[in-house]
Amino acid sequence: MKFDILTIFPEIIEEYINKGIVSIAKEKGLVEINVHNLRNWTEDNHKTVDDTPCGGGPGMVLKVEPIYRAIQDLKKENTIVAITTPKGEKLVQSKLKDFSTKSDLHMIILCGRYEGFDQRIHDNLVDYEFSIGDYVLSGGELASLVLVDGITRLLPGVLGNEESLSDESFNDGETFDYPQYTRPIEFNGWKVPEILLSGDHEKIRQWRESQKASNR
Ligand code: 6GU
Repeated sequence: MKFDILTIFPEIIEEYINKGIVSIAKEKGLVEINVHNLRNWTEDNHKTVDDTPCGGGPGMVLKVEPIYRAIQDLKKENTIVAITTPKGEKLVQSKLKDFSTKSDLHMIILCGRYEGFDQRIHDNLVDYEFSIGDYVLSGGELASLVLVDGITRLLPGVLGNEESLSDESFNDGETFDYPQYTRPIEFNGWKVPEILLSGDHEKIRQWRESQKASNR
């Protein structure tokens, strides 16, 4: 699995992917993540990636040429070009699962900024437009990290304990996980439920089942 992330803030992405589960997956060779500065594909001295909107209006718009050139350089035969936009298809766990089963997946992710992308990018260069929720962020970096993290942790061999995936929240799309506790068994007068200390695995399983809250 390979991701190429295009952004004007590569440091934001690097910081996240070099920690925790994603970093472990990279070290194991289960995922390759390359971060690219979109300005590398500009051709003017100021490395301009944005310009004012045609027809006027507030803000700036991401220009088509640097993004076109970057995609030409990075795209292979089976590449999915993804774009972050609040107007995109809402990202859900089942979609992450679908992606995670495609072991030869290559995705280029364009991180939006400013007022958005020149529409010709959407119309001609992009396969998959996604949003991470019904709110507006100032850039697509967080959204692209959500996508990469959500897929990467599902790749076979990434989480040492495959059980922790089969049991977890949202796996069936309808239930939350059960509550978890760890030592100390009492802190500040707040106690771990007695049953979890009983050693009775069947009772514990039933209790956990009963504690799963409905999602809706
Ligand atoms: Cl993918 N991008 C931006 N800029 N805002 C968002 C989003 C994406 N998803 C929700 N809000």
